[in-house]
Amino acid sequence: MGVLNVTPDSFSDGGRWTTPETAIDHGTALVDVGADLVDVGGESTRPGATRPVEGEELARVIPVISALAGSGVAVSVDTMRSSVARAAVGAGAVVVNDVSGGLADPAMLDTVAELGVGYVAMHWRAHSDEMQQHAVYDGPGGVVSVVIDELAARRDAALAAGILGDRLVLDPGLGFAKTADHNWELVAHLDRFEELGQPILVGASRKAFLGRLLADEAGPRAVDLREHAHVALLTLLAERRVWGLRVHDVRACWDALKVAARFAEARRTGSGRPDLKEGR
Ligand code: PMM
Repeated sequence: MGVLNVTPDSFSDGGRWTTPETAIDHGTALVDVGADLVDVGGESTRPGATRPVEGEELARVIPVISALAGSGVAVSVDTMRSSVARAAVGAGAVVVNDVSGGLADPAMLDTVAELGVGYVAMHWRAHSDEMQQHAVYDGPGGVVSVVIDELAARRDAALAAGILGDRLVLDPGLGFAKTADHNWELVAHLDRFEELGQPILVGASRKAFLGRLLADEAGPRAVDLREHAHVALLTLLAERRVWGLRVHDVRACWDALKVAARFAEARRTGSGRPDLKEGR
């Protein structure tokens, strides 16, 4: 899933694709280097961000979705609003990516069920202006178990609303109401999310926990200089069974996954040891 934020203020690529033309070109470029899905978002979810009004969000995303979907690109819409989800599907989007997992808008799950499209439900606790106050995971088993339990509740609500199981993807929500340590624990135990019985999407690309890891005296590593660390992380995660990765640099990520797959194959098929009988 290639990221296409048509916002002035997203932390990762805000302000770069704010005209429909630049956004459409970038969406097409993501597909050219291997994105299966382009995720178009009109609301920044960076910590502290304030929400755009609905009309503003619609004006940002709909022209871009229409143009990309019209040229055959599979598009997801990154929105927490059912009205935007409905308009986006009308414009050709095939997946609704809701970072709130249906919690921000009580009409979202019914709307997605009625539209019959794919749905990504991410783990979320509060809107961006206050989410970091909610980064507390005191339950037994710590952050991994608590996030799994809360995601299970979103899965059950989505299925109860009529979203089909084979259209429902779950996401641990890295960086959303999580400290850097929480994010590291979640990625280190990603295999546990298989117990939810649904496909999993992960978005680690350029996030603050990578910036903090790479910090120096000047502060956290700048957003656009976190890609190597992200590729390293993906390489470590390559054997996890995930449905999708939400990424900015699609080519770099595919390259890493191809290396990891070829490396795993060579380990499986090669002997790896000198043949002791040889030369006897
Ligand atoms: N992260 C962001 C926005 N949307 N959607 C899903 N499903 N998962 C994520 O981790 C996620 C998301 C924020 O990051 P960005 O500024 O790079 O878009």
